[in-house]
Amino acid sequence: MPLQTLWHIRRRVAIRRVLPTLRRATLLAGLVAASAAVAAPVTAPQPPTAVEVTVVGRQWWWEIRYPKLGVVTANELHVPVSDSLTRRPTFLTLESADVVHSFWVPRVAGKTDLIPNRTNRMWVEPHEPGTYLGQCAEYCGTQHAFMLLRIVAEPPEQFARWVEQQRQTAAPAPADPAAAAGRRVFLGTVCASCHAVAGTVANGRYGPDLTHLMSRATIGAGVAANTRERLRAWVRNPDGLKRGVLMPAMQIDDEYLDQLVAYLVTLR
Ligand code: HEC
Ligand SMILES: [Cu+2]
Repeated sequence: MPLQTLWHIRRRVAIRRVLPTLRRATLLAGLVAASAAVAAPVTAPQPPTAVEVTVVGRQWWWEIRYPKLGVVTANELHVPVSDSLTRRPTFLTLESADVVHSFWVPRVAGKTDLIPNRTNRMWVEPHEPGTYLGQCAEYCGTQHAFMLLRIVAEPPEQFARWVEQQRQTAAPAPADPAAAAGRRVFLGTVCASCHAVAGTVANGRYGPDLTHLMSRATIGAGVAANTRERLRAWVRNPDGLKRGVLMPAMQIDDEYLDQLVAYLVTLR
């Protein structure tokens, strides 16, 4: 075969090899552009009425922070509703402190994952006031089924009142002697190294912020109603209500237990 022909064949083969790659690359670029278009609203300029929230998935509860409003809570995401005149979307930055979780409130938004060392963005914008139930939609360990989440959608004035109340620090020493004793127990033991109560030395971040514990409808990310009896049962033995829970049972004497609960119920 003359050298010339050989060169031609080689060149054709080379082009044939390169072409599909080129086509794939074009397709890929197209896809990237398309997904950028879908994601655009998240990065689009936000209306001044937008709310910013960081949600951190943890085994097995949701940490919820409003960095611009100075609010920290757990498991219940309060948002203002939009109406025909004003849009009030809530933009969520989703993170994880441990494993992959998934934020899913079916009536409000599709699933979005919370992935360690990464942040995902999404937004919610309910128009109807009400409580929307959600859950973690990713198997994230033993208590995955009890990682419930509530979106509490409120008219803007009501949301503003909630924010105002959540911004308050806890009242200094309660008047009730049992509660005052419970406060000393709380601040003097390991409770304070895992939980925060604003306005006290307790600044633990491993467990939910308890500053406004009693403003929440449930404890343990939806495992039980937030009543005095259930609180007592929880602090006595959290594992009895939520198996595998990462808060230890601390073998607390009944007397101290009663004081602790008397204190917890003052955290409104
Ligand atoms: C090792 C860390 C740790 C210690 C110590 C600890 N907790 Fe917890 N606590 C947690 C975690 C984690 C949760 C969330 C568990 C879940 O929902 O899965 C929790 C949840 C709670 C809740 C429910 C809050 C909510 O909104 O669901 C209360 C109340 C509570 N703890 C009180 C206490 C008290 C009182 C003490 C001290 C006697 C204490 N905790 C000690 C880690 C801890
Ligand atoms: Cu989860």
